[in-house]
Amino acid sequence: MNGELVAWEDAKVHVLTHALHYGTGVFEGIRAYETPRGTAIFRHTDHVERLFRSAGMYLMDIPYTREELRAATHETIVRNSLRSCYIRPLVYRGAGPMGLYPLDSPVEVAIAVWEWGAYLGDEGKQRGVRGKVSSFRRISSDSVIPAAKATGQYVNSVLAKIEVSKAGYEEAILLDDRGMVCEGSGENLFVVKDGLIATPGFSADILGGINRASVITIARDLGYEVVERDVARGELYLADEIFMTGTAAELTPLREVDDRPVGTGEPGEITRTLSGAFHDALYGRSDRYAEWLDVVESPAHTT
Ligand code: PPE
Repeated sequence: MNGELVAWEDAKVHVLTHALHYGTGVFEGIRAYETPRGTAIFRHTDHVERLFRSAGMYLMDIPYTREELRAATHETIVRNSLRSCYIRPLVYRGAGPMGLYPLDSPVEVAIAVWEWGAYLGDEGKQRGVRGKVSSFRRISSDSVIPAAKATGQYVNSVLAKIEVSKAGYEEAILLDDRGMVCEGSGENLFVVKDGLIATPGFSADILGGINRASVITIARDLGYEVVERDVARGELYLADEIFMTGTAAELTPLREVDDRPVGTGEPGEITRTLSGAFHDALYGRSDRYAEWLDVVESPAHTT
């Protein structure tokens, strides 16, 4: 926290932290995996870059360099003796003057790491999860900045998640303000129909997922055609396969949407192929994508 290693139980903030009241924070979700080269952070540079961009969109000056945040993340992982983990950098407006004008409140930085298993359950990752279109629409660029990963914006995902969870589903699918498919509460979404892969583009107010970009690259490298375009809700019911991508969720298939089975009701061939190649990249089993890994130099790994 702010340049110091702080024990878990002491990692506290003041109750008048600006971000706690007004959602004036930006964050990242990153994962590190145990790979043959040691613990490695997947696309670390891209996540740090997105953090700086999110901060910039909210006019927050991060008081550290990209390299300092990278080194602090490595140190936090090593000091916690974690071989794999989830990483949560958080940049937030701390305690300062109350009221909505944020620019006189300090910009604080914390990086937390912890072990986090399959986000939507091990079974969900294998067999697919049941999704439901939420009645809450995805926040639009009329009101906020969907491309920024800002804490306050996540009440939108929280509302959608509560709604579909209470209805008995595992994940929410949010439509954008035009009624086109946007993304999950914390994942981007892909549909496969007749061998073609489509995913909503930036005009649908998506968060530009780093795993979305990785899966697009992998799919194209494998010879699949991937189109970024508007996806209508009805296409979810016609799709042969649907899957979602995100740091927490990694690649998770959908086996049902709105009580309708997706394709055969089991993860399809393209989903399984992409999932295999994507997990090979995450776990450092793929030479082709080796440059996506930021290896954490740790005494435990270098001996
Ligand atoms: N859309 C949203 C709204 C989102 O929160 C995420 C990540 C994505 C898409 C996928 O982005 P990327 O991780 O770069 O591929 N969601 C993070 C937060 C999850 C949470 O519950 O917290 C994540 O997956 O870490």
